Amino acid sequence: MTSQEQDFQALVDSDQRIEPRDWMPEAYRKTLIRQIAQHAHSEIIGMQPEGNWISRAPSLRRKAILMAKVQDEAGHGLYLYAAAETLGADRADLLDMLHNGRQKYSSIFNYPTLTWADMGAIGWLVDGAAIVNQVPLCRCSYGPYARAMVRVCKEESFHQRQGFEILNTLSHGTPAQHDMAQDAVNRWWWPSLMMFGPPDTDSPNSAQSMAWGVKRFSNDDLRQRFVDMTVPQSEALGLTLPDPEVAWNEKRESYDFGEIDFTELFEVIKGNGPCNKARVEHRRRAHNDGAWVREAASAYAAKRRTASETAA
Ligand code: FAQ
Repeated sequence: MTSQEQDFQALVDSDQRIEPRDWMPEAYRKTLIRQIAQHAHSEIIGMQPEGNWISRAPSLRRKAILMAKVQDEAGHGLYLYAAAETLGADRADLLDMLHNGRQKYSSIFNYPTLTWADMGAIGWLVDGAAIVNQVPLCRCSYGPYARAMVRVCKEESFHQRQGFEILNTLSHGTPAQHDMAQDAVNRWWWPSLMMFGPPDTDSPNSAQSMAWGVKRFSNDDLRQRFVDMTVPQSEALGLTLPDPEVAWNEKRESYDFGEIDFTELFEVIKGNGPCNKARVEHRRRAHNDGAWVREAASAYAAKRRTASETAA
C-alpha cells in the first residue's frame, strides 16, 4: 500500500468523509460513479411506472400528491447526477450509458403498474426498501453522496407513508378495493426483496464496497431488516404477504421468509424483465424530445456569460 492509499484508508476507517478534492484510489472513484449513476438512473426511470397513473389518480388530492412524488424522484436524480459530477463524470456521458444499456438501473422499475393500488404498493414497499437501503448511505464515506442521501431519505419517508395510506384506505374499503390492494402487494413483494441485490454469497462488489465504507451493511442484512420492518406493517394494513414461510423466529429475533427466486432478478438485470424495453425506449424518446430545452438553456447561459464579461 502506498502512503496515499494508507492515508485514504485511515480516513475511511476513522469514519471521516472523503471529499472531491481528496486523493482517492481510481477503483474507489469508479465504484462510486457506477453506484451513484445507477442510483440516479433508477430515480429518473422510476418516474415512469408512477407517471403512468398521474392522469388516472382517483381524486384531485391523490393526483397532486402523486405529481409531487414523481417530481421528487426527478429531484433525487438531479442531486445524484450532481454527486457523480464531483467525481469527474460527465452527466451527458452517464445518460448515454443509460440509453445504450451500458449502465444499469434498479430492477424494480421493469415491472408494470396495472392498477391504482400499485401506487400504494410502490410507495409502501419500493420506497420502504429504498429507505432501508439508503439510510446507511447517509453515512457513506464519500461526502457528496452521503449528503445527497440525507435529503433523499427525508423525502422517501414521506413517499413511504403516502403509499401506506393509499393501501390502508383500499384495504379497509370495499371488498373489490381490498382485493385490488392485496393483488398489488402480491405482485410487488418479491421484486421489492430483489431490489437489495443478489445474496451476499453472489455479490461481487460488496466486500470491497464495505471495506471502503461505501456500503455499510450487506445486501442480505438490509433485506432482513426490510422484512422485519414490513411484516408488522402488513398486519396493520390487513394485507397478507405472498409468502407462507414468513414466521417470527424467536431465536434470531427476526422473521424467517421463503427462498427468493434470484434467477428472476438476474433475468431482469440482463434486460429481460416485463418492461425493460419500454422503459429505455420511453427514456430515449423523452431525452430526444427535450433536446431543444437543453440547447435553449445552454444558449441562455452563454448569453449571460458574455453579458457579464462585457459588463466587467
Ligand atoms: N437492480 O455486487 P452487487 C429508488 C447489480 S431506489 C439492478 O451486490 P452492489 C427510489 C449491481 O449493480 C432504487 N441491478 O452490487 C425510488 C452489480 O452490477 P455491476 C435504486 C442490480 O452495487 C422509489 C451486480 O448486480 N437504489 O430509485 C440490482 O454492491 C420509487 C452485482 O451486485 C440504489 O441504486 C438491482 N436491484 O450492490 C424511485 C441504491 N442489485 O454494476 C422512484 C444504491 C444488484 O457490477 C420510485 N445502490 N445489481 O455491473 C446500492 O445500494 C447498491 O448498488 C445495490 C447493489 C445494493 C443495489
